[in-house]
Amino acid sequence: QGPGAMKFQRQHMDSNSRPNPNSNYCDQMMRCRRMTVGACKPLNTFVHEPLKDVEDICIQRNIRCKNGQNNCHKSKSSMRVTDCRLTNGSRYPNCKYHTSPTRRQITVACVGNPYVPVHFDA
Ligand code: T3P
Repeated sequence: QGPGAMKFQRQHMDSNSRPNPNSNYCDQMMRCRRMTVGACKPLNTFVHEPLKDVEDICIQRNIRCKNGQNNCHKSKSSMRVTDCRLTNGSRYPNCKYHTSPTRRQITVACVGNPYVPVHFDA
């Protein structure tokens, strides 16, 4: 497994928990998945679906990513996700997040052979 795929799983996969409205979820997860090292990552989404289902998004047709490359793919079905957004007053190293569980179609960028998700685009 390549470093991009492993980083995607660390930053974006949380298959074993349900969407969690507990406001501590993002504070804990952003720290334990090492996105509060050196700086507070401003926005990050966790996906509560099996890894296979997220990897299968790479089979959907190519669409344009926000950076202009064409290796993005949008999920056919909506997925359970939790968005973690840095609160306004939050100052590193005290990273405080809003936790927003929701369901929506997601877009990922895929790379490599096997062709797997390496970036969460939307
Ligand atoms: P990464 O490329 O490591 O997956 O776009 C900058 C980062 O913000 C990117 O990190 C993904 C993340 N992000 C989310 O996690 N959820 C979102 O809804 C959006 C728009 C961005």
